[in-house]
Amino acid sequence: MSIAFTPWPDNFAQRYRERGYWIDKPLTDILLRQANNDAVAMIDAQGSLSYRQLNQQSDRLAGALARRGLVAGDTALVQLGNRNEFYVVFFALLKLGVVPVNALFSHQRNELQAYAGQIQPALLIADRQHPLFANDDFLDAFRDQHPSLRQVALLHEAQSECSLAAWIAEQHPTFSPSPTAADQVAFFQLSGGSTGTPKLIPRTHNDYYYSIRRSVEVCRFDQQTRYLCALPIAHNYPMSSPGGLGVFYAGGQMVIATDPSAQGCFQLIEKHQINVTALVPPAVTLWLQAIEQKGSNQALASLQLLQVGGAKLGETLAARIQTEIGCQLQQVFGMAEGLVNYTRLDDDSRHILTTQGCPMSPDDELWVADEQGNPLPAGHIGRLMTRGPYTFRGYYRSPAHNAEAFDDNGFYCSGDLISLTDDGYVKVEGRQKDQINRGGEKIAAEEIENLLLRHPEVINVALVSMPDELMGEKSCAFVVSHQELKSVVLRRHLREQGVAEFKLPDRFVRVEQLPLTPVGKIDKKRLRQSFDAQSPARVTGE
Ligand code: AMP
Ligand code: DBH
Repeated sequence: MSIAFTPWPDNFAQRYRERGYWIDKPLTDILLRQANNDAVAMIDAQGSLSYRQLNQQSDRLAGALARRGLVAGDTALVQLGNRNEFYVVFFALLKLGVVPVNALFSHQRNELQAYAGQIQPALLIADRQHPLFANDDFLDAFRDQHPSLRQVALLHEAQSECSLAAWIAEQHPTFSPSPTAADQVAFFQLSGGSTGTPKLIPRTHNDYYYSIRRSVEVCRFDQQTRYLCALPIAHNYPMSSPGGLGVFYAGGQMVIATDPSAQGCFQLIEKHQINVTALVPPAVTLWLQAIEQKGSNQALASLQLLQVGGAKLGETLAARIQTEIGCQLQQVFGMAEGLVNYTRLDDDSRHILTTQGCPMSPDDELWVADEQGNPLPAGHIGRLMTRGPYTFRGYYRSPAHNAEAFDDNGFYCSGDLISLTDDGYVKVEGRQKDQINRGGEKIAAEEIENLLLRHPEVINVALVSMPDELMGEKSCAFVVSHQELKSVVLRRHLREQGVAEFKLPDRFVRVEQLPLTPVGKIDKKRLRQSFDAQSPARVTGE
């Protein structure tokens, strides 16, 4: 049985095949191309894996899963952090045709439950070192709530019957891969979201494989590439732009850091002679500070290219990269839904410093819509509308939301406000979706508002972004409550609801009432204006 998704219309599918974008091969091809390669594919804090080993280990795990009754068309919920096993598991599931959701390691109960509720997983793969799995409480409750679950495998598990490491080490007779068809769903990507429930993005082999191959071409990854993965490994950016999968396709090497902090990354860069990495803007600021403190960027001498994306990179910060880090900058504006824009390696510095790049595919269609949905000329700010060979056509099982997120011609409205330059480069100017971008980590306001409303003393609440020098944006919750509520109380309430730490509001402000727009919606614009130093309505409370 295959996973339901919104397909591209036949004439589009035909065009994407004719132009060589869709090659009707499964993502497992990325690894099979390198199956006999003894070069090191991946290095984490525990050790390294050659391509041959990565292929063998994922074969063995796929076999172990098959023997435990997992079959093509099943779904899996996976939560693994920045370590080699992430890709062993990813390829094993692809080989079996089991369709995973790769939750971020920062996700907690609420996020995992929301994903599981949507995909009804037959398999759960997680890590005992994650607080949720430190004992069996959550696991037991999860099993009760999701009767679809048939198998659980855990990293750092002592008992061998559900130890991921033991399953990977199992020897069996030959295993023959059975990936899902190339035009079907390979796995689900996570949306940053703007609604109450986190949304899932079905990605097919054809569309994702194209986005990887084209990214490799644009970013010129090859066998000499030594890429540092410092961002959360399951995120679309370090997975596919060109990310880990791009490294594997090119036959290069990936080194995995546990986080983007300067101290750890600088050491890894020097030790492994890393030549490319991907960061979000706040990490760039921290790296520049670290260089200033050291008085030297010598540790980064091997670095040739620094990709920056996930959130808007300010021009001042952008301008410091070449001189202070001593490498080239590439801006990346992408989304797990598809469309990825890159500044090109041979662009002039004006484009590299002041734009977020241009679409990577000649068949990415992109236009800017005004309030009425009419196209705007270059230089005007409006909503980004896009469709193309690797941009999805619908969120998983979300007909109502899809009706709003897509126009009649299948263009996806990302909720970003952009303008286009005369030569087709994108400048990100703002956002229309109800989301906070906290240094690249996305927070759907409605999700947190709903959780806060579960507190008995909370009458009404609005979560908005506030400017922050390091993070770009942080989150502030304006709360109408029966009585004064301390921030610690509300934070504890949210933690008890099981929500990822980065989604906790950085600040709470108690207000008598929330301002409304003429049509009676909460006026978030006015709330945001209260952070403006010039505004008479400046908030002072904590
Ligand atoms: P997600 O839905 O989590 O995949 O996040 C995608 C969103 O991140 C985009 O729609 C943008 O709002 C934001 N984003 C990604 N890259 C950039 C960038 N380089 N500049 C500004 N915003 C970005
Ligand atoms: O923020 C993102 O989601 C993102 C940023 C850069 C992304 O998905 C990508 C590149 O592929």
